[in-house]
Amino acid sequence: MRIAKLYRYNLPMDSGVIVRDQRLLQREGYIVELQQSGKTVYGECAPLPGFSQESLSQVELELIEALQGWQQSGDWCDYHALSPSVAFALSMAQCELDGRLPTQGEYRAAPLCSGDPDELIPVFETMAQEGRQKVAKVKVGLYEPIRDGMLVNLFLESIPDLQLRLDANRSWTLEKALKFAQYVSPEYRERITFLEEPCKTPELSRDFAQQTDINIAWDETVQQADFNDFELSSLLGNHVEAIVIKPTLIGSVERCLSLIDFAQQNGLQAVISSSIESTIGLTQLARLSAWKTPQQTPGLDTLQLFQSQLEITWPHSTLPVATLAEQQLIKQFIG
Ligand code: OSB
Ligand code: MG
Repeated sequence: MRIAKLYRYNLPMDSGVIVRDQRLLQREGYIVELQQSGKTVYGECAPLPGFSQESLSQVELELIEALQGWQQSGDWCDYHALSPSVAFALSMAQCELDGRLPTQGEYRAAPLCSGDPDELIPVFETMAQEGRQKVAKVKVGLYEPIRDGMLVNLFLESIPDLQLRLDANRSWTLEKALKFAQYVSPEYRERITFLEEPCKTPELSRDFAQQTDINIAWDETVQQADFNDFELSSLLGNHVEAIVIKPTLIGSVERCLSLIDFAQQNGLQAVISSSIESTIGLTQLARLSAWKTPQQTPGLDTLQLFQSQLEITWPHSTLPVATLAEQQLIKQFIG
């Protein structure tokens, strides 16, 4: 017997969360619950405002149709025909049903600093005590490039064993990006593991990397790619170090796995990263990372943006846990 349930959740966020110039007061999304052969599994569909193309009402329609079909036949329609966040939710739930996703997760995410860099100091101390590589991700491009450059330089100068990931979210012109680099001493640049999408276009980001010897990573560019061989090969190149994979924005688990394969075959890092999912989706991403990218620290430090977890807990988090039963049950499919 197969049972499918569709929940809509709403979780309060920490008051200061801003994504793409919008304040995100609450995170809204859907959870699919599948029951089959004594197993209960979940998948999360949470399009991210400002990043996902699909709306909540659009994904609700897609989810209802897909769940109805699954309840009747045990099959899904072609994931490619679905919005990325829907394809991610359904394929992840199926992956759990099939017992393919190992329970072991990589919960040690690279700490994300979007405000005061001093917040990172105690985090680095903990990392040092645990004998871990000191790595952090810092958002740049929000203020003057000179300020960003000086800040990054200060970090690298004062913490000699620090590796930094930076993310400019395509905010710089080439001139501004070069201004930034000008303030980062050449001898520190190799400790910038990568800078995500410095410029407005991939071409300009490549020019930046060539001119500065700072490694770059693709994030937005991978989300837009069609994944034919031609487009995939255009992701490669000198100083291109990594691709960031945000499954909610990319699509099905299969699509993510093929991207990871592509990266590994071409000497790129593949970094599994969050699109601000609840702990249901976030823990699955941690497990996906442990399973398929065990060498990489995933970019999953986004639980701190929430005021509560959802149903499944993140190890050592002290946030309260909202249950699925408290969320809105939109529809059940029981045959
Ligand atoms: O800019 O990479 C981003 C989360 C949601 C939307 C956009 C971004 C992010 C993150 C996730 O930065 C955390 C990470 O990648 O470490
Ligand atoms: Mg990014």
